[in-house]
Amino acid sequence: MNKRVSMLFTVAAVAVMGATLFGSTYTQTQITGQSIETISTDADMMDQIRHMGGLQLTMPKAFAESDCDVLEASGRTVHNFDLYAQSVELPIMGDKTYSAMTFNGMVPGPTIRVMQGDVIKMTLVIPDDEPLPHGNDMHSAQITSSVYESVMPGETSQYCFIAESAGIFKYHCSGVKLALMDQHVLSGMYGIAIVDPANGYKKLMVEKTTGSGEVDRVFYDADALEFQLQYSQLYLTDTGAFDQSAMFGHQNDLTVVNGMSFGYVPNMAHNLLVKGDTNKNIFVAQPWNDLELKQYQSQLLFVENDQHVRIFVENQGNEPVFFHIVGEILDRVTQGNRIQSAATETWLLGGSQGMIVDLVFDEPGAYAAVNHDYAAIFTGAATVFVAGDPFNLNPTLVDAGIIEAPVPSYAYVLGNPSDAIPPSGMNTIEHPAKNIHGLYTDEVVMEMQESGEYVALWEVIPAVADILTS
Ligand SMILES: [Cu+2]
Repeated sequence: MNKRVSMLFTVAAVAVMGATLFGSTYTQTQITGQSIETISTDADMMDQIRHMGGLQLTMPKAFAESDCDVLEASGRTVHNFDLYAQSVELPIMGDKTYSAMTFNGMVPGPTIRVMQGDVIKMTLVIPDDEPLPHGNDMHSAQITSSVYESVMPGETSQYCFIAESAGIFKYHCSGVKLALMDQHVLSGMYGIAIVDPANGYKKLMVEKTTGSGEVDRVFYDADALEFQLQYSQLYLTDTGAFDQSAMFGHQNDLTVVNGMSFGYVPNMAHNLLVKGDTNKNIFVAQPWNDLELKQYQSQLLFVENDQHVRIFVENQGNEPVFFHIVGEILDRVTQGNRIQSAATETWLLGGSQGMIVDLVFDEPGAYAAVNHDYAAIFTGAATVFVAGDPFNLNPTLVDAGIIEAPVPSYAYVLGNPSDAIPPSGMNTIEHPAKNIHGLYTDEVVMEMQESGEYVALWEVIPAVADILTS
């Protein structure tokens, strides 16, 4: 069977299965009746499924309660999770844009964080002026999937559920009656829910050897400095539209972390601090290096040495993620609330799979968290952490009056990027400062600036440059 026919067979089989499982109004005859000869491309066939109206979800109600009135009266803590859909042009590398689809004007969508056993009340609004229907499938829920049904422009959907299982879980647009789901998700409609374990996180144990060759166990408190990294890909035409044929062929253009390729590499401030010149690049590729880029200017992630760091990692995409940190070992990998590995070099995440990585950066230095698939590294999946003061900047910063005393990480000077920081939980060490960075619309940035919680580095960098060069 050649690839094309095999692909058609698979999709037809899925469609038939969908019809059987979901009680679709489209019968097997109708679906297999789509003549193979008339279908020239995979994308054409998806188009036909779309024109049939997609696959209708009419599953029976499951046993788990999804009625908000019942769950709100249950005495459990209820968290509102309010989403709206917005299709908008957002930047990609090379001064171009793409047709993004977002939750709340940002890619990824907002992170919700709750305690195991809490209720999440999800409300999805599709504004009148949004051209397409959307839905929201939350992997942290265990309820009937009929609540993920697509919602028309001008309409709202709402469901509630108990977050029973601890861990990190994807949420994503469920498309338009399942059809177009690939386009909507891979264009940006995804995010995560973090469900903290009811008894809190565990202490982190790291093995060290003594000089005499004995193994010593070092325990770090459960509290950690936390980050979130979400991996995906962009499949685009020359004009920045979604390219479904490229998706079928697994031929992505860019690999993105929290929506951007190479979004966490050095910028003008780092060039200035290390090289004394905003325009002398300290990293081989600095594609987002310009003050005019504002929220899109790349940022680094700063941590202290000997500090417990926790990273929530989710593979939102269509390709595997071989998560590795160059120069470090993943001291602990947790999935759900079960430890999967200790002291491992790399951990594999399949599509729609998440994990919690706990580690300590032992020595001052720069460390790149990568998807150790070379195609992914070279198309954007390189995220640089800087631990401690590897460039010995403390004396300069103190002399210039930028800081009063030496600091354990550059986060005290520049902050950490807002899109890499999840909401705080029960075992969170607060970041010393947060800067505005992310695949956000300007409206989102305006609200962040008004909140007074964040540093706008594009305003701070020129001031720092003045101080350091005067
Ligand atoms: Cu959508």
